[in-house]
Order: sequence, then C-alpha cells, then structure tokens
Amino acid sequence: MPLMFRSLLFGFVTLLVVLLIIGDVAEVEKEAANIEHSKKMNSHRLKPHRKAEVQLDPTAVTGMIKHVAPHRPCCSNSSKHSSNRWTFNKTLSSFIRKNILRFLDPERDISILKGMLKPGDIIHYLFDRHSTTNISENLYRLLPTASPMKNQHHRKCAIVGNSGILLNSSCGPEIDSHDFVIRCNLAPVEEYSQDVGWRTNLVTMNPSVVQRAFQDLVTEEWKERFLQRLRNLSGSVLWIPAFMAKRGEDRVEWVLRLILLHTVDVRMAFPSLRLLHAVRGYWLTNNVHIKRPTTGLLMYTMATRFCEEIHLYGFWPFPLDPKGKTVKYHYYDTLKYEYTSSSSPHTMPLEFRTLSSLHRQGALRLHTGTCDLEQKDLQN
Ligand SMILES: *[C@@H]1O[C@H](CO)[C@@H](O)[C@H](O)[C@H]1NC(C)=O
Ligand SMILES: *[C@@H]1O[C@H](CO)[C@@H](O)[C@H](O)[C@H]1NC(C)=O
Ligand SMILES: *[C@@H]1O[C@H](CO)[C@@H](O)[C@H](O)[C@H]1NC(C)=O
Ligand SMILES: *[C@@H]1O[C@H](CO)[C@@H](O)[C@H](O)[C@H]1NC(C)=O
Ligand SMILES: CC(=O)N[C@H]1CO[C@H](CO)[C@@H](O)[C@@H]1O
Repeated sequence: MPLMFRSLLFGFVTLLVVLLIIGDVAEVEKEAANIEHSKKMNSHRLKPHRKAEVQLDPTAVTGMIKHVAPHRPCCSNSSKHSSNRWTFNKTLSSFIRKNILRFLDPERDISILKGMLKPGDIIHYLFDRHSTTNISENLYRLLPTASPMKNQHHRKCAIVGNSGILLNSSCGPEIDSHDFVIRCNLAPVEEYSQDVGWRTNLVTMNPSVVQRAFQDLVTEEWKERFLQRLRNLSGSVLWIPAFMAKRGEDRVEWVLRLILLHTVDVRMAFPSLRLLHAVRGYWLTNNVHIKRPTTGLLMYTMATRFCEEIHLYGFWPFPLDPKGKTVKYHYYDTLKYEYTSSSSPHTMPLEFRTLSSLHRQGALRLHTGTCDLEQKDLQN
C-alpha cells in the first residue's frame, strides 16, 4: 500500500512538472509575438521577468543553481569574472552532471544514429511543426553508427563562444591547451588564432552559415573556401542541427554532398529531436526561464557529460565590455544583435547570468578578460 501511494505521488509530481513546462512554452510563444516591448527597452536593462509567479522549488531537482538574480542589470561589475580566486568545485560539477542526466543523455542525444532512421523517413521540424523534411540518401549515409562522443571523457574542456570580447584577448594558446575544444557555428579561426586558438574537436554549424559566411556556395571559389574550412577540421565532429528550423534542407544537402564527394574527414552528428526540449526542461526545472537555449548553452549542458572541468570563452551578450568599450556581436563579422529584444528566440543575458552564477560557485569557469592579464594578476 505505501508503495502504491508513493507511485501515485510520483506520478502526480511528474504531471505537475510537465504541466508547468507546457504552460511555460505557451507563454514563450505569446511573448515571442509581443514585439512592441522590445523597442522601449534600454539595451542594458532587462525588464522584470513576467513569469516570476511560476515558482518551481529550485531545490526540487538540483538545489544547486543558487539565486540567479533575475532583475539586476548585469555585469557592470564583471571584472569579477576574471578574478583568479576561482576554484573548481568538483562536488558541485558532478552533481550538475547527474541532474542533467535525468533529462538527457548527451552521449546519445548528441546525434541521431543510423539504426534510428532510413532514407525517405519524414521528420517534422522542431520549430516549424507543420513543415517536414525527408531523410535523404546522403544524410543517411553520413549518419554515425555509434555516438561520436561514445566513451569520451576529458579533464579540461573549452567551449568557445563567438563574442567579439575575444578580440585582442590573447586567449588562443590558453584555449588550445584544453583537452577538448568545442566551437560554435563554424566560426573562422585561422585569422584570429592569437585570440581564439585553432584547435577544434567539435564544431557546430547551423545551416544558415552556408548562406551567411559562404554565399550559399554559388561559385566554385566559395565552394572551395567552404571545403577548405571543413578539411581543416580534420577528424573533428561536425554537429549540424538539421531538423530545427525549415528552409535549411537544401543547404544541409549541399554540404553533405560536398563532404561525400570530396571524402572530407569529419565525423558527422545531427542532434536528436528531443535534445532541445530536454535541455530546456533541465534549465526550466531549475527556474532558469530560457526561451530557446543558445548553441553555447546547449554545448555547456552536453559537455557536462564528457568533461570534468569546463571553461567558457567568448560568452558575452552585451554591446559594451566592462570598461565601456564596444564589443562586436561576433568576433569575425559585422552582424548586429539586440540581446534583450523580446522578439529574439534566445534569452542571452539570462543565460549569461546563470553561467556567471555557476562560475561564482565553481561549477564552471567563465573567462571574459584577456588571458595574458590573468597571468599577470596571478603574479601579484
Ligand atoms: C562594483 O560593485 C561595487 C560594490 O559591489 C560598487 O561599489 C561599485 O561602484 C561597482 N562598480 C561599477 C563599475 O559598477
Ligand atoms: C561545492 O559546492 C557544494 C554544493 O553547492 C557546497 O556544498 C560545497 O561547500 C562547495 N565546496 C567548496 C569547496 O566550495
Ligand atoms: C519526401 O518523400 C515523399 C514520399 O516519399 C515524396 O512524395 C516527396 O517528394 C519527398 N520530398 C522531398 C523534398 O524529397
Ligand atoms: C585590438 O588592438 C588593436 C591594436 O592595438 C586595435 O587597433 C584594435 O582596435 C583592437 N580591437 C579591439 C576590438 O579592441
Ligand atoms: C588551423 C589549420 O589547420 N589551418 C590550415 C588550414 O588549411 C590550410 C591549407 O591547407 C593550411 O595552410 C592551414 O594551416
């Protein structure tokens, strides 16, 4: 009898959590439609979070992500982040790893495998549920047969975001000294290696990059440039979120064709269809109300599975640095971005505050300063 009672109670709690998450998704969609608000907002100040009333007990799942001060404008004081008093908290880090494993298994969810699909299978896009795509022969051929991260464990990993905060940071050598380096969106490294390093073990690529950075491969020259970038990855994992948003399917197909035609040495990964929801579920359950996780946060969440100590570089979703100097959105192009716009699919400042909080607790290390300076500080 007590056993049955406990099962009932567990079922009830699970249902409650699911309902709260669903409620939150509905709210996000409402919010996404509400563009008016963004215009009134000062780029530094976040509006108070309207969803504050959805209060899950933050101790319910992990109890570890302490108070992510949701209202305070962040980071005028962020020189703290480059403080050298940071020490790694292994206990906390393994606790977070275990809790994330309740929501997803990054080893499995990092990619769909060959056994799971066959050519011609129809997939609904995650963000455009009414649009579908077919699994092409090429995609099927490039699906891995086993997880590209199977049995991988690394002591120190770097996740490199693409913020212009990296420019003139001299962080390249430090980044390259990690055992495993994750980069985002096929960002160029060669011209910037002094600041961003060049070592790459896993790199993500949204299909839109093919258009933004490689002119949709319209000429032989662009094709060659793109190929060169891929060849330089020599054996790394290329992670393509192919089933998130529609209209990427042609670009994905061109890329796959090139890879097959030129037998480029990369290991492909296509995230599972449940990855994004699972990652979002983990953060929501910890009372971090992100709309759609950024690639950076996805990578951090997954890396907890493979990495002992995680270091983040190039994460800085603000137009000014701590000294008030302009920071480019990307270190390598001229793209502009309104970080706090409510029409944006991401909630970058909130993600950043969350990561800052984890930094202060020693669960991860967020590097936002210059690297040679950090060494100088050490000597003092
Ligand atoms: C940083 O924080 C301290 C108190 O914590 C405050 O006195 C100081 O004015 C802040 N500096 C800036 C640049 O905001
Ligand atoms: C590490 O984190 C845990 C959980 O937050 C905390 O109880 C512990 O005191 C921390 N250890 C150190 C050395 O800070
Ligand atoms: C997808 O498959 C269906 C049925 O197999 C086919 O009718 C359709 O043309 C395919 N679409 C694409 C884009 O290949
Ligand atoms: C980097 O340093 C160079 C040389 O000192 C300077 O011209 C440039 O403006 C700096 N760039 C940034 C983004 O700080
Ligand atoms: C970082 C890296 O491996 N860069 C190489 C990319 O490919 C070109 C051409 O083969 C090389 O010159 C670079 O060194």
